[in-house]
Amino acid sequence: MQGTVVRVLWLVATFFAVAIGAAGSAQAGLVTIDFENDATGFYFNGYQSPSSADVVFSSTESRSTDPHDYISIDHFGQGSHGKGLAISSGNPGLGAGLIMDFLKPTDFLSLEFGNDDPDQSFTGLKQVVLTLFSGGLQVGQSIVAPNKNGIMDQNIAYSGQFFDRARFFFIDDFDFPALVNPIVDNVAYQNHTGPGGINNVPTPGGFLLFSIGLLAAYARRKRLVLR
Ligand SMILES: [Ca+2]
Ligand SMILES: [Ca+2]
Repeated sequence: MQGTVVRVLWLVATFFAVAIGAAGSAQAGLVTIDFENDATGFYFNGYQSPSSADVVFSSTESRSTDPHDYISIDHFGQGSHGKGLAISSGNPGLGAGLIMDFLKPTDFLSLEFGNDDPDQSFTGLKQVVLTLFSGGLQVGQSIVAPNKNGIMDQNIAYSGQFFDRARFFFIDDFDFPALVNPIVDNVAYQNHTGPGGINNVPTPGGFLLFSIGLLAAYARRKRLVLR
């Protein structure tokens, strides 16, 4: 009888240990979109990479009927790592930014940027700005000073509040969107703290308490049997 109880307890404990381990490994992954599996070409707003169904890419401009004026996937030489994603405004007098909509809870975002060459913009290039929104309200912002060499050798990142939209801009010396097409690559995102986040799975401490509870239940059962 006691042997059966021990066997059942062992099976239950093993099940929980395996389940906790599987949950941790499934949710710990950082997703990176490198655009290497994407088909080169021009796309309208609402582009999704085959590497991820969680992110939707759009230009901040939406007036043109020509896909050349929105999003292009291509090899941009030193401006990207292999294939990257470039944004156009569709209007030679207006700069454009990139909008990324996230379909799952997200609290970390990092991306690399290229084509940061001020000679390509009549009005210079002062800042690279990443702004995060949740439900339409701004929840965070990161700002990086570009090294202005036209080479993809810098990144910008945000970690903190939950967001469902990120907006990425090159800003010129007059605080307007720069007249140079931002290129992004290696867009990486993760959920650290929310439901299903990597820091929100059952902890070893929790599992220890569970195990102690099992042992206590077993001891109580054993006392009852001995009476
Ligand atoms: Ca790439
Ligand atoms: Ca650079």
